[in-house]
Amino acid sequence: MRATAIAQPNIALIKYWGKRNITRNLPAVGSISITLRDLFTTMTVQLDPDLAGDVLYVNDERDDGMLPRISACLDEVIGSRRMHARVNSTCNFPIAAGLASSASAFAATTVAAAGAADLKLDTQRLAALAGRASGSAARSLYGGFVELANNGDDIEMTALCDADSWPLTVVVAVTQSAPKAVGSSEAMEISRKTSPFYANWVERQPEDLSIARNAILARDFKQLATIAEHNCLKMHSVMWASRPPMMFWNAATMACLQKVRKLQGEGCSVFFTIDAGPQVKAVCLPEDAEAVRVALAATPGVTEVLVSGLGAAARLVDPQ
Ligand code: 2P0
Repeated sequence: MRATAIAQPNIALIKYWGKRNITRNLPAVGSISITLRDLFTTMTVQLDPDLAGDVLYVNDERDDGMLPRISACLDEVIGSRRMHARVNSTCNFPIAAGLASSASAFAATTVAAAGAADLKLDTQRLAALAGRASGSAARSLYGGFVELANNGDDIEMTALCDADSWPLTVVVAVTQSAPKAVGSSEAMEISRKTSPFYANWVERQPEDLSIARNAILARDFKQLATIAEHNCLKMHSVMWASRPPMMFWNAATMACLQKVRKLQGEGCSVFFTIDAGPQVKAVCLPEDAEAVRVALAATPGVTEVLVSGLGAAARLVDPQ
């Protein structure tokens, strides 16, 4: 009746932006991501017949704001006629600031909930359940390079390459650690309803997925770099052209992009990607990671730099 799971966030190289079914939280487009190793969320779910309601603690503080989504996730995994749960979460990086904390949180919740209820579910099933809570969470059920594809009625996951087979490094430049003003779900809907670029974004995604998939399978860094930057800038163009426009970047975000361009000019194997937040993720070959870290840390407006290798799938860990 108690289980603890650990999950790492993932960073999309080909982005998920837009939903085809809001009720079931199904994405409008496929996506490809890398799962990180050194940022993590640990989640303990304890089912308790004496509790009058679910309770959630995040980093030892009660969090009633996030609780409804966690409760809904527990309902999806265990069923709504379940015991109430005490859920304890710890996270070693900023929450809700565009660092994919919801991906690791809901992946860990899904795995811990299944463990606490003693349900034996395969990884595809766990990913589908995590994806209902947060689309990107499905990808953290797998390690390394992961593709999420739409099939007719649900999502379908493929592990493209494990973390050890192509050990890239991700340098995250944090430019602001406060939670973002607009959540991803709401922002995606604004884009779907108002952006003149949205239809083209959805239509062209299979092409970007195919180029990125081939680059990963061939370990072709340059090809992956080109398509990932292009896909990221397209997603932000969709947001900028939405009404109201959504701009998650700040001056330091732009300064980091320029720094990455400079590093590329100097021969570094590095590319950038940016999610629904102002942080910049620089993906690089391990031998260039220190130069990238030093350059981004020295960029005005960067408050913190996190460095991570690629990591493994969400999993149960020994009870604490
Ligand atoms: C991604 N993002 O592929 C994209 C890129 C943000 C920008 O997945 O509404 O928190 O909970 O399914 O998973 C963030 O969206 O959205 C996200 P919901 P989620 O990583």
